[in-house]
Parts: sequence; C-alpha cells; structure tokens
Amino acid sequence: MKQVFIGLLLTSSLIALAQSAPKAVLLRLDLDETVIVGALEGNKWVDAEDLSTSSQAAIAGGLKSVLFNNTGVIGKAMAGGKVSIGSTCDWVRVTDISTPVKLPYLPTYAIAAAWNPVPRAISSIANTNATYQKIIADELQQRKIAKPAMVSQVLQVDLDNDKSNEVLIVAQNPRLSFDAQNRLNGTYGSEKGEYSLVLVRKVIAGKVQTFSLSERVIEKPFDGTSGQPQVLTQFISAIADIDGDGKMEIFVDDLVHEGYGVNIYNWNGKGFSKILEWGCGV
Ligand SMILES: [Ca+2]
Ligand SMILES: [Ca+2]
Repeated sequence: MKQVFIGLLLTSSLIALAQSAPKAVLLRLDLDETVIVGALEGNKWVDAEDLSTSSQAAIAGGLKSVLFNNTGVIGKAMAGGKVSIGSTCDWVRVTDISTPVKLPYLPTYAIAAAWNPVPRAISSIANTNATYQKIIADELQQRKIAKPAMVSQVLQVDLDNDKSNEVLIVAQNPRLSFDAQNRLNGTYGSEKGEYSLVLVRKVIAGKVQTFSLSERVIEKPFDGTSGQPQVLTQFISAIADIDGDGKMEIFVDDLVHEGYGVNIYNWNGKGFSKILEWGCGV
C-alpha cells in the first residue's frame, strides 16, 4: 500500500514537473519575423517544434519579455499569442512581438524569464584601439593569414562574475556590414586568406588566455566548379544570462550561403562550449 502511494506521488510530481511553466522563452527578432528559439523546460532547452503543452500555453497567453543586444537590456516587449510555422524553414516557429523600442540592429533578442538577463554591464572598446589591432594581427600571423587585421567588435564584460572582465573580439576581412535596414549583411569571401574570427580573452590564474569560439578562413576561393560560395559574416549580437545561473552567454550570429542562425556559448569552467543553436537555411 505504502509503495503504491509513493509510486503515485512520484508519478504525479513527474507530471507536475513536465507541466510546469518554462523557466525562460527565448525569441529572435528579425526584419520580417520573430522566431521562438526555444524554451528552457527544467534544465533543458527545447526546440520550438517540440515544446511541452505548458510552454505552448505560456506563449499563447503572452510573454512579458525583455529586449537585449550586445549593449545590454534595451527595453521591454510583449510577445506571444499566435504561433505559426516559419516562412522559410518548416521546423521554425514564429510568434508576434510588440515593443515601442527602436532596434539599433537586427537580429535582436528577447527573453521572458524571472531573472535579470544582463546582471553586469557590457562596454564596448573602439575597433581602432591599437592593442586589439595588434592582438588580431598576431592571431592572423599564427594562422599564416596574410590579410590585414580588421577588427569589427571589441566588447568587455565579466561573463562569469569572477570580478575580472573578459574581452570578446570579432575580426573580419572584408569588413562586417549592415544593410539599409540595419540588418546583418552576408559578406562572401572571394580571395584566399579572407577571414572572420570570434575570440574571447580571459584571465585564468593571473594569465590571459585566448579562446576561439568560431573561425572561418577562405582557403580556396569558390570558382563555381565544386562546393558552395563561403560567407564570412560572424557577429556577437547579444550577451545575456539565458538560463538564470548568473553567468552570461555569448550569442554569435552568423550567415552561411542561403542560411542564417545563431550559436550561443557559455563558460564551462575550462573553456567555452555551445549550449544552444538555432538556424534556418535553404
Ligand atoms: Ca570574468
Ligand atoms: Ca547563464
């Protein structure tokens, strides 16, 4: 009898766990649609097409959200309501969002969560700063890349709250660009040695170490005979704590030939690992 009772308790608490509201819902705002990147159900990120009924209900009921980008929180938004299938990829789910905030660039992100997604300030350093030009020049030399250093972003923030700032550097040649609607442009590589690098410099036991999150280098320019044209575009679009552990994650948006997406990295104590990704492509 007692065993049956415990069994029932276990079953009902498991059902309760499965049915509890998502801890967070993450949204990606682009020019023509707002994508549901995923929901944090328990400790697991679930893709939009596989959401639990309670996550679906939370989204349908409306999400009080915070907008954020690579400068921090930029405002509030109401999101959710109707959910439909994305226009390009059938695994993508899109919903509505409403905000009075003018977005400085796209893509931008929004999260519905109970915690402050940007607990520490993010500051930006000029791309022309000689220190970071030199760091990128050295990184290129190590990789035997002959093209000049072209820094597109330098951001400074204490990601892991160890009271020491990390420095995030993106470099790209040809230069990173945005279109007339402030949307990230896809820049194709056409010459050997053109590159994009996404690096993080972090002090560990008093010493600066450089971690590479993602890099692209044109080894062989596309000549139309085999493979596909290569896009170099990589951009740190946002920095935020999306799982509520107090550590901030790095959003690296990228474009590929006929596709686009985002990879989200965190500091795991030893290095940076990808905790979530989203993408859509032909
Ligand atoms: Ca730190
Ligand atoms: Ca986190």
